[in-house]
Amino acid sequence: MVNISELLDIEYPIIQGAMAWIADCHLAAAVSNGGGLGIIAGGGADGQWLRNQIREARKMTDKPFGVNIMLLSPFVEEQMDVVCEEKVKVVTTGAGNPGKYIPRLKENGIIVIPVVPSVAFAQRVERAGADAVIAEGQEAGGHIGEITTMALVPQVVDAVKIPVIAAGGIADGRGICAAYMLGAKGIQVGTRFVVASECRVAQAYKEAIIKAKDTDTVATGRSTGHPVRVLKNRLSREVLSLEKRNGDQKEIERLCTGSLRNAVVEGDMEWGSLMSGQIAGLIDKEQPAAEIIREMFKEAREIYEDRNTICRTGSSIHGDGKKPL
Ligand code: TUI
Repeated sequence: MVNISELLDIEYPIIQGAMAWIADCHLAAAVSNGGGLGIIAGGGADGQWLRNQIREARKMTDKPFGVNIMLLSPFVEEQMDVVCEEKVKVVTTGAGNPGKYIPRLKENGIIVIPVVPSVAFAQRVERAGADAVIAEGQEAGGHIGEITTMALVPQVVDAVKIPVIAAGGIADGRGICAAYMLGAKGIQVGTRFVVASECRVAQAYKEAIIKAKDTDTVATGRSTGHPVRVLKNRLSREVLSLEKRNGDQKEIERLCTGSLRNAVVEGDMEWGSLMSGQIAGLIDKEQPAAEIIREMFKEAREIYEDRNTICRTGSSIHGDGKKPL
């Protein structure tokens, strides 16, 4: 089985989540310099923006980084041209089927890692030539599938031969250990990196994540077939209420158009779309990306070592003290 750190040439098997408008060259370079794989989110931007971001990131880091292509974007073709021309090391994809693009990405020597919301989809992209998959549970922020991380990851692990990276609901060392217990070979983290010092979102957005409780996110857009997890605010309440009443789709569209930009750039906490995962309740401070990564893996290592100690001293579920796990 391929080792994710070796495949991606990184120190820690952690990929930064691709968050449109949020994950730019500054955040991606900070995560890569911290030993993870930084990702520039193409989002709904055009090819020229993406090319500039890739070139800026290369000035800020000599470590590997990747680009995410969001397949609902009208600029997918342009973005595909750019990642091939710029010979980006890794491409992750989201919100759709990357199958028809995989052969060209592979011809250009690019490592392809699609986000998958189900077993069938994971098998489909494996057949199409993906190098690994990110199995993302519905705890994640932004565009999501239906299945939870806990249920999705082990089922995908059993169904494919390529390595599986777990995503959705992971923000500390316990999350890393849990993902590995489910058979994942790496993790993707989004929400905790939104509050990284190097992440240039409006300060009010970071504060909203830091303040959030476990129950403060909700998935809107289920009626459109494109559910999106966000922090609760006036926008989410209005959209949900319209959806419940089978309200005007045009009105929903009007409310949502530009709402992510309004949250990230303008800091509009009322009518902005504050994409966030359910794990926001666990996140309590802003800190540099490298520190986030070090802290998470230190915690994971301690849990792992502690677990072995418990089993050796006999105070474990085995009881007899003779059978370490
Ligand atoms: O892509 C994401 N998260 C995102 S993209 C985004 S920008 C956006 N804004 C408004 C509406 C839609 C997008 C914000 N957050 N995560 C990866 C992800 N991909 N999660 C779920 C999926 C997914 C869903 C269905 C991947 C493939 C898929 O396939 C359906 C099919 O059969 O084609």
